Amino acid sequence: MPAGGGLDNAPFDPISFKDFGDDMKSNLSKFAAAALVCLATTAVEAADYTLGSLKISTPWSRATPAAAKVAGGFMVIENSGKESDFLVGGSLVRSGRVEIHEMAVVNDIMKMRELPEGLEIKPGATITLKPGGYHVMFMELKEPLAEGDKVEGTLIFKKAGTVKVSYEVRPRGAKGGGHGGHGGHGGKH
Ligand SMILES: [Cu+2]
Repeated sequence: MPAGGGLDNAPFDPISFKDFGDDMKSNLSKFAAAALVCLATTAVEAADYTLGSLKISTPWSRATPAAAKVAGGFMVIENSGKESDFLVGGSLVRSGRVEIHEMAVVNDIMKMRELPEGLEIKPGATITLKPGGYHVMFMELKEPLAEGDKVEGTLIFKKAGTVKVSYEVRPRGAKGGGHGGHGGHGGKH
């Protein structure tokens, strides 16, 4: 048998392999373009709201499956005042009611519960509501949330009162990060 005779058994046709290589290249540049668009979109979507000495940054939620009856709302709340305030409730146009929840590990199991007094924001504190932690819970969802939607709602604070906000709906599984890009700590909601 001549040396190199094994070429006949090559697992691919060298010509079509070359085509495949070109295809990969064009897919890569499409991917790069898509990544740039994402960066640009993130930069303009940040929304901040001020209510007295409270600043609420970038309220967001996640896309929900069609049958979902609940969803979480996330944001950063900063209190630059001299007294504590409490996030006690809110509303969302697509939701029957809103509760304020926390998630905590109890006996190795991640559980969520309603905060009956609301979520305290102490003077000088910055509280991040994120998947796996504190969150606003949209109950009795009437319509699914789709990625890219902007959903109107309100937040109610014990002392500062009510503020209108708009939640930006991010992809399912988004972990948050807002401006800074510090990711959340996983944990499915
Ligand atoms: Cu919850």
